[in-house]
Amino acid sequence: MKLIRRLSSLWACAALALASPALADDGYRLWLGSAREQTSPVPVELSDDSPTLRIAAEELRRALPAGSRPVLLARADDPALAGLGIERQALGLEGYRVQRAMIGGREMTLVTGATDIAILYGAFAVLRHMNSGGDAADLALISVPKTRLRILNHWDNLDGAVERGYAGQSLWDWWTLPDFKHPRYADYARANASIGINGTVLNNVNAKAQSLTAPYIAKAAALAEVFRPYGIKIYLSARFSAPIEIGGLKTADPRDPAVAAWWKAKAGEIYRAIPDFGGFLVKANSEGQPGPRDYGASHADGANMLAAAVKPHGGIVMWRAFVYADTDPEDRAKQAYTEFKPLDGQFADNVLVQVKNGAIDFQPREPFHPLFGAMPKTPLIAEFQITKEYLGFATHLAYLGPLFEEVLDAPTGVRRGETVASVITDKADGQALSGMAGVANIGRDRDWSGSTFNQANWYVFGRLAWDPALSSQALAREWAAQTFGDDPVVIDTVVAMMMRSREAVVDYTGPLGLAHLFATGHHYGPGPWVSDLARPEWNPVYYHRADKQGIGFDRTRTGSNAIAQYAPSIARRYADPRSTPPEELLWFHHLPWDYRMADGKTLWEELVRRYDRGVAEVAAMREQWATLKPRIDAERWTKTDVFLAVQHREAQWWRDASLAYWRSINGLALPAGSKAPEHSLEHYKQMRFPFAPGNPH
Ligand code: GCW
Repeated sequence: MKLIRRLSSLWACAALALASPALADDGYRLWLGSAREQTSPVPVELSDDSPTLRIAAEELRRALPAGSRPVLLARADDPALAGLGIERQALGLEGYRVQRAMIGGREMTLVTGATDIAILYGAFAVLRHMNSGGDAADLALISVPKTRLRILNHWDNLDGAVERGYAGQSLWDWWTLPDFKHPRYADYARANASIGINGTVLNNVNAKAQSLTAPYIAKAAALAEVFRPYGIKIYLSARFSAPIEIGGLKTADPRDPAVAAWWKAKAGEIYRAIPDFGGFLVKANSEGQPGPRDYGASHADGANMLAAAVKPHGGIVMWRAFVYADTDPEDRAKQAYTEFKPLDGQFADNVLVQVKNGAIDFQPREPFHPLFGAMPKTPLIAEFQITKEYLGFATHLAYLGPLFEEVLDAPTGVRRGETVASVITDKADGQALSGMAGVANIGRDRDWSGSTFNQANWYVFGRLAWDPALSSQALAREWAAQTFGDDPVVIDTVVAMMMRSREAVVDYTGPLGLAHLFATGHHYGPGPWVSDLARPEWNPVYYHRADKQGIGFDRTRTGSNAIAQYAPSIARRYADPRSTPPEELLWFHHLPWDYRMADGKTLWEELVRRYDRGVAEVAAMREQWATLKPRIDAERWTKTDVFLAVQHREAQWWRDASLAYWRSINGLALPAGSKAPEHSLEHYKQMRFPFAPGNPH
């Protein structure tokens, strides 16, 4: 009897292991559900043959439940589709349509679009639909991307280190390329195609000129070959002084004909190896990088010279507006606008100016960059950071969807109804270029992004770049269902955790609009006391300006007047602390510690409340995650559980170190009920992290 019971419980365990999440999942498959073992895969027919269509067919055969209707993959101009009333124009080059259709007397699921890539996007849309609770019987999907360029920026160095990368070494094994094409390259392309990403910049914007030499062009060409069937173009970061470093010229002055000729020849060489090369990304005259300003030429001169080199081949230039100079005493938040706004209208038509979401640098919260809306004659591409340089690296859980959404939805105030999203998406009347760039969080880690939840940031970036009007909450659900399966308890809990997570990081690192309080170099822990760095704007004290009387950066008329860079309606709102949203208060205002918030609390009390709230949110996330233990595979559950414990400890550290420092400045007691920091301020100041990942060296 006992034996029978033992056997049957063993059997029950085995059955559970097969059906339940107890099986290990190392995260490699991302959000792309595991392949079904199909005994009789659904027939998928192709109206033509191409590598891209074959990939699309394979994805569907693997994913569709047995017994589903047969599928036809056909381009929209296929004669077999005549009479179905498909509006080809409306789909553009990349839009897809999925519908039930009678074709040749058979009822089929049709996946169509103008190009093979559009059809591949349609196939992935079917997968997404199926794996996030959709019904196979009821497939009617249509979507057209709102931007042309949906690009990842890899800050990957040629030695394999990734600047601000927290998921291991670079994906690209430059040493074994071009001979060995690691299978992960195709898996990377597949993941990107599944969310609509259509470009990738392979190398760091802090670029080495060697990336443009023949051996590295051959390596890039090998990657381009793998990516091509997935619709992903290759771009390279170009070092502006390359004509000197690898071309033997004496100057890189963009107005020198020999320099222009060198770039033209270089572009020709690249296009011979990579006929569909996308173009260049350039960081010029920023943080020590060379650029046209070194020769008294403007950013437009520099960008246009490069643009002329790639133009005959259909290439583009993405020229970054992330500039600030150590020689410029102006508020750092103002410098990009001051430099670029006057250049509006001077850029060649194949140049986009790439603008970070905020005017400083990828902080957990920043008001939108005032250049959005201010350069109507220039296509702008928004740059977001997917890697969490300032949001706890790979270990802290911070879903960035709400951050991206907050910026994209921000009204610019310049034109009626204009938002950041409408500036960077296709206009009816036409700039040909539009887009979103994201600094990748991808490395050689088995789970690609260093943690399961970081995968969601890659995912939400791609989906929002395709359509910035999508909701970050809906995308969190979509991702959670595809990543963890259809258990509604898991989905609800995970989405609830995700949606509060970014605000928690804001609360414990820099509430009420404080920013850039990070320790030197690695940007991991707190360093609000740092004041010894060479450039004023590298020091946290520059940003918070705390003294005995008050705290915050006055960017109104009495201060740097950065608010004047916004449209009048926005500037008016930011001019008065009463109409400034509390989340951005100290970004724009220097206020006394006893300033009264709307609810009557003092600024100091509110600040402390928010630090405490941030730590409490992390504690709550831990508890929520704990309830999911029986519902999620042990490998992914444990890693997240451990990371949340790290985050909890470090949220407390951020809160304690920050409050210890603020108290050393203002001498105020903590409000009743708020616990004293665990250690002395000196203790926090002494903490060092010499080998923190991602720090440029
Ligand atoms: O966020 C800062 C980073 C630098 C980075 C720079 C940039 C690539 O700390 O590591 O350099 O911005 O965006 O150029």
